[in-house]
Parts: sequence; structure tokens; C-alpha cells
Amino acid sequence: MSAQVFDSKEVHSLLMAAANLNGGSGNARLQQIVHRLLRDLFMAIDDLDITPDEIWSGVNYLNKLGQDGEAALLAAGLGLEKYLDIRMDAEDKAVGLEGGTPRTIEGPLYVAGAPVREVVSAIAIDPDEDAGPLVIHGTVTDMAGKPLAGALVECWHANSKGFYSHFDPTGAQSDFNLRGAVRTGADGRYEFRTLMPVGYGCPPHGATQQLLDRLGRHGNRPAHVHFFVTAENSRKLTTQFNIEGDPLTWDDFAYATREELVPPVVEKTGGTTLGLKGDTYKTIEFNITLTPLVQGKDNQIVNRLRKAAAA
Ligand code: MBD
Ligand code: FE
Repeated sequence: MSAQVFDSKEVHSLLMAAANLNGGSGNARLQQIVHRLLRDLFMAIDDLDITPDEIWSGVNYLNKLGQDGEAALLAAGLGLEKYLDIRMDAEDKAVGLEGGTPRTIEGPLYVAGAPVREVVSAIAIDPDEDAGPLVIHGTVTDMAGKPLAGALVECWHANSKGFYSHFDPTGAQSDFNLRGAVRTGADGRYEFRTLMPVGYGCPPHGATQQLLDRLGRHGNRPAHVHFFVTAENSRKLTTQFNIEGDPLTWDDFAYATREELVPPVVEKTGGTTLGLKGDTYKTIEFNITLTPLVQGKDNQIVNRLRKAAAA
């Protein structure tokens, strides 16, 4: 082990100055966070004897991460987004808020602005030869089991190549393909007529996959469908379900799988009368229970930069 300099007056003043801690101007919260993170980094450099070459390789990596637009993807892959869920779950438990459909991470691929329909929406705009028809349906209720009328159920998922519209590297998909939003009726029911998704894989030449490779990890997700569910007097739910039987169910690079979020896939016939592309189709019932407001408000609204487009 070479130099140990962290615990010195010089380094402590350097940290205070760099974060402008107690500086009298600037954002106090940001100063506190920057000071703490820098301090932990400096300490790690000392403890692990991180070399200048390693530091510059890391700095360079951040440039590539930004160029590739993958910071939020890396946050999912490193378990940072899952960690925020673990903390929110614990927060709920501490105030006695248990039950309700479990949350799981949003991920970086939501796009606001999908057309809102009443109760049912057919969201597969583009043909997809390799994907079979899928009907997703269920009821939105409160914790007492009362159906919630007028709840907004938003859903988004990948096509048979694991690509999402608006983020498809092949440019093959129309805007809002496989993305939709419906309002529940008086009975709380919703339904999406769509096509079976396949799991997502990180861009093979992107910064996220580059790091995962060097960690000896893969960058794949099992097939899944994302949801935002909002209703008056309830907290917004951010969740997903996985497609039952996917081999990566318990090997998700983004750690989003939860036992309660792997509903059974049931095969049915009669799809042509529903306007599906085949008579045999798969259906998944996904019932959603929302949690109540905490002291009159949604205490866990997450603000993050999200793409928005006009439908
Ligand atoms: C996805 O589809 C996703 O859901 C997450 C969390 C990360 C990358 C792609
Ligand atoms: Fe996803």
C-alpha cells in the first residue's frame, strides 16, 4: 500500500473547498451530497490504492457513458434503481403501508404521450412476424378490493427483437408502437391487445455493456411489460410483470423481478373475433392494487427526465 493521505488537514480542506461546503452561496443540499460522495471516493482511492491510470480510465468511461446516453441504463444495471425501490419499500413498511401490487423499477425507456383510450386499447401498430398475439387484462382496485373507476393504466414493452419504439436502433417501429394508456371503467377493468415481447439486451457496443463485460456479467432482461398506474386518492404505482417461463426470470441484469410479478400465461382461442392476428392467443391477467395516499399525498412521486412525444 502506498501513500495514505486521506486523513490529513490538507485533504479535508480540499474537500470542503471543492464542494463549497458551508460556503454561504450555492445549493446547501448539493454541497452536502457532493462533499460526501467526493469524500467517499477519495477514501476509496487511498484504501484501494486506485492508480492514476485507473482514475483516468474511469473519467474517460464517464465521457463514453454520456456520449452513448446510457447513464440511466447503467443505473439500472448497477442495481442503483433497485436500491431506490428497496428504500421506498422500507419507507412504506415503516409507516405500516403494506400490501398492494409491489413496485419495481421504471427503467429508462418510458415515453409520455401515448394515446389514452377507454378501457381497451390495441397497441400493436406495426406488424411483427415473430410475435404472437397477447391480451393483458385485469382490474385496478384499492386496498379494500374496491374497483377504481377512471384509473389511468399506462403500459409499454418491447417487440420480438427486444426493442422499444422511440429507442429502436433499427428504426423499424412507429411512434408509440407497443405503448398505450387506458382509463378503467366503473368496474375498474383495463385491457391491452398486443404482441408477445422478448427480453431486452443492452446495446452491444455501448458503455453499459462494456462495463458489464469487464465485470463478467450479461446485460439482458427477461421478457417483461411495464406499467404506470394512477388514480385519484391513490399513490402512483410503477411496476412490471415478467413473462412466465423466460429463462432469465431470476437472472435480470436490472434486478426488477419479484415473485408476485410473474403472472401465469394462459392460452386461449377466439382471438380473431377480438381482432387479433391469430385465433390462438395468450392472455395474462394482471390485477393491480393501489396503495392509499400518505397524509393526503403521494409521498413517493419520482421525478426524473422522461422522453415525451406527441401521438
Ligand atoms: C429495459 O427495457 C428496462 O426495462 C430496463 C430496466 C433497462 C433497460 C431496458
Ligand atoms: Fe423494459
